[in-house]
Amino acid sequence: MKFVKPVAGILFLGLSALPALAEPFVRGTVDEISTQPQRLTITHEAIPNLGMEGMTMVFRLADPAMLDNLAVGQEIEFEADRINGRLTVTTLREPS
Ligand SMILES: [Cu+2]
Repeated sequence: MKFVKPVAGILFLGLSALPALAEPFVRGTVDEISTQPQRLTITHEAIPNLGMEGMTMVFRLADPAMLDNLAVGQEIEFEADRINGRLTVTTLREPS
């Protein structure tokens, strides 16, 4: 029985990684940049993995460095997820 726990743990990690890989990039526009605390107000298109329609809202940031080289009015593409119950930008890139 001792080996059951590690195997179950690995299985759980494998499954929990799947939704993260499936997150779609979402287009948005930067409306406001806050550095204290670090937040981003984004007008975004629908975010299917969060069940959201397009709207303007405030996000937390997974990495403070995401604010570097970012300007109000800029078009962005990003991934967002709920981290510890808070809506967070997990990946940020320039539109392709
Ligand atoms: Cu939203």
